Amino acid sequence: MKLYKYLKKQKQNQRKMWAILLDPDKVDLQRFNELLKRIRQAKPDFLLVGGSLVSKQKLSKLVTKLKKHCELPVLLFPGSPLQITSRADAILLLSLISGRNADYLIGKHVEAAPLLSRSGLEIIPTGYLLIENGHTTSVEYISNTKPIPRNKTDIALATALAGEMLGLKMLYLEAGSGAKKPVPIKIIATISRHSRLPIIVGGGIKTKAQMLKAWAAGADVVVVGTAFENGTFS
Ligand code: 1GP
Repeated sequence: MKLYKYLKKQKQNQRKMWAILLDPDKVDLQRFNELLKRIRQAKPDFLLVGGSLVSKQKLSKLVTKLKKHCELPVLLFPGSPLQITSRADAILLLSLISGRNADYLIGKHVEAAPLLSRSGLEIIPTGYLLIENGHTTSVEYISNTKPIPRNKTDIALATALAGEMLGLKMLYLEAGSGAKKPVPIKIIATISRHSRLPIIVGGGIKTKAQMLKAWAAGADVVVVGTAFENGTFS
């Protein structure tokens, strides 16, 4: 079954999911077996691969190894159009709809489109909303966009709804990698009440308790990157 269909079905059945985000820049391929063991122990539903500055070569190597040795679906979570490899199962084609930088709304997508159309990847058009977390994150700096203020739930909701009306298939509520504070529960709950799209929440999730709270508020998928990387997710 295609990944998006699967995600929709899981949402209908209210089966909550989580994903580990692997940044190829921070993965030591010499210790790949150790990583594999940790992934198997953690039992996520799927893997996201990507980062702000990753080179294509590193990305391809990691995805190839994961597809060879691990049964989990691999979704690309690209920081740039260079981060595309047909060895993955699918790609979150992110449009940074919380920002007003045309490059991240459509420009990078135009650059990537010819390659994507030949890639055979399942493409999941995703509205990407960056929510303020108290300090500047890599996404904010690199994309040169302002995040939505934490207390502006109405703006976050209107942005999510606009994305849905434009035909995007999924929403990713992002506090930013290593965020001090994750996306506010109120924002997750409000968007989930009004939107039918599957919702991914990530950034600054360090504990299972935080993951449970995000799920309870309406997140369908919670992403854990830094805490898994550091071996501190508990
Ligand atoms: C970042 O949402 C992801 O894009 C994960 O964030 O590294 O803080 O878990 P963390």
